[in-house]
Amino acid sequence: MSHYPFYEKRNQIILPASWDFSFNRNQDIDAFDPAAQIFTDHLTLPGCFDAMEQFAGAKGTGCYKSTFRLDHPAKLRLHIGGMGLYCRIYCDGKEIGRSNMPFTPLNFDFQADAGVHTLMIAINNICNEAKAPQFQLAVDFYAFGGIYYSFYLMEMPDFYIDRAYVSMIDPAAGKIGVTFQFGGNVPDETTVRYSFDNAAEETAFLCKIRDGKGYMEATVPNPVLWTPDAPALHTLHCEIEGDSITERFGLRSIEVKGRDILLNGTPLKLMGYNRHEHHPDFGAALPGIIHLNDLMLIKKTGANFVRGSHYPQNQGFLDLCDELGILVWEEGLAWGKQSPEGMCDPLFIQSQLDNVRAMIGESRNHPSIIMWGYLNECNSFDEEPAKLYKSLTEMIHQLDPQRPVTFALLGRKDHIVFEYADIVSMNLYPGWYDPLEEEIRTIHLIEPVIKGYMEYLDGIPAAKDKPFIISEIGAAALYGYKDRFRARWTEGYQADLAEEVIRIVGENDRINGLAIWMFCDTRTGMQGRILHRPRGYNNKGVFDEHRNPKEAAGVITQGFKKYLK
Ligand code: ADA
Repeated sequence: MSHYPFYEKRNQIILPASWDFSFNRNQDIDAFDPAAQIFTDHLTLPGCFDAMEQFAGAKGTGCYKSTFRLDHPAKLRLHIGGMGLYCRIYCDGKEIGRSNMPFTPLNFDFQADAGVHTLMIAINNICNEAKAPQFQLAVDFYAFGGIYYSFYLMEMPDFYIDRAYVSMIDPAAGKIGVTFQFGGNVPDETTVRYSFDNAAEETAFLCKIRDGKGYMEATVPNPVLWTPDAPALHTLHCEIEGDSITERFGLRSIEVKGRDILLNGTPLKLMGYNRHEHHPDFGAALPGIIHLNDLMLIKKTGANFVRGSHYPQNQGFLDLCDELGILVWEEGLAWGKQSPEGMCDPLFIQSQLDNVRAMIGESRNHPSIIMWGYLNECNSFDEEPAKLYKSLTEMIHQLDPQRPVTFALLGRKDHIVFEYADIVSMNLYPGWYDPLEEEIRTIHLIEPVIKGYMEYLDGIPAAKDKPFIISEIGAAALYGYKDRFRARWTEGYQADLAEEVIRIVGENDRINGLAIWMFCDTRTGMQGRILHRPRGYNNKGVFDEHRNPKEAAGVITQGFKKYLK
């Protein structure tokens, strides 16, 4: 799925859809030997080998092989939008790079001579926290092996323009700042010729470059604001000698003022879903049509908000959110790291900083993204782990001062990290995990639990004057399962819970947003979780994994439409 930005002048090396494939069951990524591979299968990329019939559920190292031809020596870049869990890249048997960062945009730069070359991408899907500390066995979504997001191989100019990041100065008037990120042999200055919205006429700007960066201010002709109802988009095309880029952006402001989240100066109420990149046929490598279909369903229920749980999103998906006016919370990959040792592991800390930095670098121009998140349900109650919240918030504010920061806290009342949040978010599960009573339906206990959390926040100086989002709440329902008790696991219980939660959020001005857990059922089931999640799925989807609506979809549609009017 191709996506913005576009580099029109660069020579893109055509790679086949179908690659030779070898599989080394149970093999660790460090033990992988490119010379020992026997290629018995053909698999397509992007794709997850363990979502395929032949390798369903298998753990080990898969190796994809292809050839490409160059008629001159070239500096090349292999860009992988997101993969899992580890990869090693080889050109002609020589390793050119590796990564242990799942769902993270990666660039591998290397030099190749004229001639035919063999490219190998080895991918491993065995969880090993010591090697890839962002992903542990307990994570509540399946660790697929493959390239999840789009990828390409392109020739890099000697001096190139990597990105042109657009920031808002006066969006209604079309006044923007543009930060250029250059690479290669970078001179002290260069002429940038630019135009907006495919206009034929270009403006020349002499750009001073320091540390690879340049900056200009410009005014978009005929500016139209981006709003969820009318998501108008603009493009910026920039040319330098030997390279060009087209970026897409939207003119809109997003800010936190007191307890409000303001979009273009107007307070927002957010109502929507958490969503995993998952489909039973594709694993985590979704084709564009699935992304679009999901967004159409999300919009059909009246939602305006998606939390991209729990990792950087597919750029193609974000392009669609820009076009459809869906507001997005994008977050770094981390899930439930609660042990102080794990949170203080230098490898984990570094991977968090790298992952979030790469996410912002890739996603910054999407107008749909209105907040950055990180560290889902991690340790936020001990002194040492809390330092990572400080580092991440400071880094994000420095990289992108124009978006608020949040993180989804566990439902408990001893957090010490509120000062690092611009928006306070909590994952709460009243009516599901607790309270457990003699009565098997506890819908009537949801409101007191939520109110209890609001009172808790009101008592904390660093939280009480900030916006508050319920970042997860929901109940599991097995598709098609109904009984007269309307108890847990029935479609009816999930629907009743959703109706009550939407009423509480809708009637309460103190709650700025709601992300229902979750959009659709998602495969999980590694380790002990398989015993607690029927079918090996997290069944809290409002739709099942094939996107069939459960009973909740109807009441949610009514509720969202009522309160988002
Ligand atoms: C957590 C977690 C989700 C999911 C959810 C659940 O809040 O953030 O990823 O595991 O619980 O279904 O229990």
